[in-house]
Amino acid sequence: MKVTSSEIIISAVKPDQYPDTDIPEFALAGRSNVGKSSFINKMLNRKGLARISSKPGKTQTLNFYLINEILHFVDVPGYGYAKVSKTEREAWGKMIETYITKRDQLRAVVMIVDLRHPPSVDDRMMYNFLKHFEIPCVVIATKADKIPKGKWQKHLKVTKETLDLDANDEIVLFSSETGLGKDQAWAILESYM
Ligand SMILES: Nc1nc2c(ncn2[C@@H]2O[C@H](COP(=O)(O)OP(=O)(O)OP(=O)(O)O)[C@@H](O)[C@H]2O)c(=O)[nH]1
Ligand SMILES: [Mg+2]
Repeated sequence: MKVTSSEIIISAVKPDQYPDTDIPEFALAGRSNVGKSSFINKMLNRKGLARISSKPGKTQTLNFYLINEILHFVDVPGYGYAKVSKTEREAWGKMIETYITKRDQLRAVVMIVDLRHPPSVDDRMMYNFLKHFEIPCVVIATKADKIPKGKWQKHLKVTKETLDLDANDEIVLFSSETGLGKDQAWAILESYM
């Protein structure tokens, strides 16, 4: 997809704040600090549209981005950040569950994992949650620029095995630094629109 326009529409915490339109939507899921916001910026060719940070927990609301007037990306707060109270974690869980299970416009969840490390317990829970609710899922294995090319396939294999990835689910080697995987990711998302 050639992105010609992108803008933030709203930062929402509850359903009555979600944009009231029928356009298709893709939500980003992943560990805190894994690179969800960076993925959005790379896909949109925008440096600072989605706020990124080297400190985890930057994204705290559901941030809706409108792209080419025809689709939404929804940046979602990351999970697995230790310095979060139990109450906050529960509020997060409710917000995500409500969004993912009730949002008819949601076409697929883009699940971001770190190619360098095997998916965490939280990653596996998120993946199983998506499977349970039969939400289509595209896995993006990001930060590929941080490991040598010769190790990519080995790490990809560990990622697939640890998630117990469904044979029907696509996985993309990605880097928000270099743009690796960007065209492939767009092609997959477009197939869900
Ligand atoms: N080298 C490299 N660094 C990356 C990549 N993607 C993200 N980063 C870095 O990882 C850190 C976290 O990136 P974010 O995009 O803010 O991560 P996030 O998942 O949105 O984090 P939260 O909003 O806290 O959940 C930043 O320092 C980014 O520059 C990548 O592909 N390669
Ligand atoms: Mg973020």
